[in-house]
Amino acid sequence: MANKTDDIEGIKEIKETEIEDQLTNETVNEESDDEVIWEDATAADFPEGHKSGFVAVVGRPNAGKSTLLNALLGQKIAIVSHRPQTTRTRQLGIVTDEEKYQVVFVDTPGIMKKALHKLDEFMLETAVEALNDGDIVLWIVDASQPPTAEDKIIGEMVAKASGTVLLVMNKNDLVPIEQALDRTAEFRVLVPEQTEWFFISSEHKRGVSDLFDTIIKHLPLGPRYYPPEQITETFVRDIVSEMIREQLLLQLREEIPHGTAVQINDFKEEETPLRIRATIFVERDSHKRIAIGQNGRMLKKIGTQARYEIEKLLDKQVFLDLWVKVAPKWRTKENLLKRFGYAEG
Ligand SMILES: Nc1nc2c(ncn2[C@@H]2O[C@H](COP(=O)(O)OP(=O)(O)OP(=O)(O)O)[C@@H](O)[C@H]2O)c(=O)[nH]1
Ligand SMILES: [Mg+2]
Repeated sequence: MANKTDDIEGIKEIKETEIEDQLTNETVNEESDDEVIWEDATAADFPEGHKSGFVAVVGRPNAGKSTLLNALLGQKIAIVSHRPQTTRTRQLGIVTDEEKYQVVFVDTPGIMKKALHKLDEFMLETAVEALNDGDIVLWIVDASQPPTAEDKIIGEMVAKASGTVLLVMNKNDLVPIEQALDRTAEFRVLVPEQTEWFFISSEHKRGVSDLFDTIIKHLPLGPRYYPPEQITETFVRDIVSEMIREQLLLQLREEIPHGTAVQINDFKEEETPLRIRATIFVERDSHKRIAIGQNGRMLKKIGTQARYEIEKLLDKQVFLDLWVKVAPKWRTKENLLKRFGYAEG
């Protein structure tokens, strides 16, 4: 592997023999060593009147929470896809004004009605915990459709939160102007009358800066929790792993993407290009064949797109080496969930 620098221009060519090898190799790789890229949070001195707080971004799957987080941050750190349940873990987005405030947005997995397996349970717990801990709760709804039964349940959860609730009706670009009044009214009955509400488009960044100003207005007085230059708590290699998973969500069909997990095996930051080796786990052998595709075409496409996104994020040339392995029913297994980062502690 070490001398394959001539493959930098494109994703590594996948040779027939390697594909064969991947098709027969069912073992689950044990190696993983987390690297600390950003320093730990530290409290710092702060000017008088300084504000800070945690802002939970919650709502049903696919409402646009991660799109909004990226828009508020002005940078893509959270993955986004048209599939529900894209986000699996809590992800912070930190915005700091050195004199005035530090706001810590907490993107969460979509709140679903029913947990089907341990992964769902973890996701649901993660969202509910953030909701209960937020100084401010941004309840994001998809305004392109009328409220659903799930929205009503989430409304009841949000009503019990101790933080200030702001109702964010997203995807307003998909609501015809003549429907806008009725649609906002349909959602507004789900929250107390005095609740501030917004009718925005995260994708088109419409209404996002007004929302941001209101968040700052409601932020309590408090210290800076993170160094001012820090924008998230997630390690770079974990964002990279998410960017690979994003391509699985975008490129693979039906139930396959939901059964995938990505593990980074090698992340050689000091090298140029940055060398990354990652394993994609799927639940069945048939899924593995699809993920690799004929002559490795699908895996190559996934790799090329992921590499493009990673290079954009890191502003650096990347060499990405992807492997596919089967980990049957991993979403129900505590040890594998832990290994893929979907468990507490
Ligand atoms: N038209 C339109 N689409 C949007 C908007 N915001 C988000 N989307 C799309 O909605 C889909 C879901 O967006 P995400 O940001 O992944 O939604 P999420 O709430 O984080 O979803 P989960 O992580 O699954 O809970 C994606 O296809 C986005 O491009 C918007 O303002 N307008
Ligand atoms: Mg999301």
